[in-house]
Amino acid sequence: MQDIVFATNNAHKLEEIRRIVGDDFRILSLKEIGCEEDIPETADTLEGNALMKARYVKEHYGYDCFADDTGLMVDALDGAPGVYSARYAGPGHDSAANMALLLKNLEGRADRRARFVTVIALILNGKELTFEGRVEGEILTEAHGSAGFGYDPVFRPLESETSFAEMSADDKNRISHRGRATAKLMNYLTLQ
Ligand code: ITT
Repeated sequence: MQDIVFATNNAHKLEEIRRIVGDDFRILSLKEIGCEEDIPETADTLEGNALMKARYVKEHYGYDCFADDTGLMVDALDGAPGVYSARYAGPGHDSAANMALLLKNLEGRADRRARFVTVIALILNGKELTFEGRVEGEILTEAHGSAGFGYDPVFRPLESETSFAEMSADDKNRISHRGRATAKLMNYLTLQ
């Protein structure tokens, strides 16, 4: 089995990706390679941030790796929170505060169209590649469900009757932004 590092500090992302990848690859966490610091993500695009995280691990720890940057783009908010989804309500990763602000900013709005976009950046054998996955949906008027993480309780994918937070992990992975980007990544990795 081949080892590959997933450059994330988000335990939920790690769990989702491990579940998708199954037994084909062993996914090492940042903790497992001794990286405990917050990796800078100061670019203004998802691709820029994903590449920044992957390059940081390659440069500082020497491992081939991949990183994911994800954003929730809401049409009625001109694409916000977008690349700033993690700190929409201020610094830190407070999902409850982020969701509350999103619902407040959409109060009374009929157009609730939104999409999750994930860009995965891979550094492997001296090459850099990116893979994108997206899912179209809408922002609900209140939180539903408690599975998943982040904005999952307020996002309903078009192809589902329920929010991401009301689905099993497997059902979310089958249609999600991260599931789709990871499928492309796996396709590439298994051809190497
Ligand atoms: P790393 O940078 O360490 O990977 P992060 O949590 O900072 O972890 P992102 O910058 O990619 O990750 O996340 C942007 C925000 O979007 C953050 O608030 C997440 O909670 C949220 N998010 C990411 N993926 C999500 C998903 O599948 N479902 C719901 N919310 C998600």
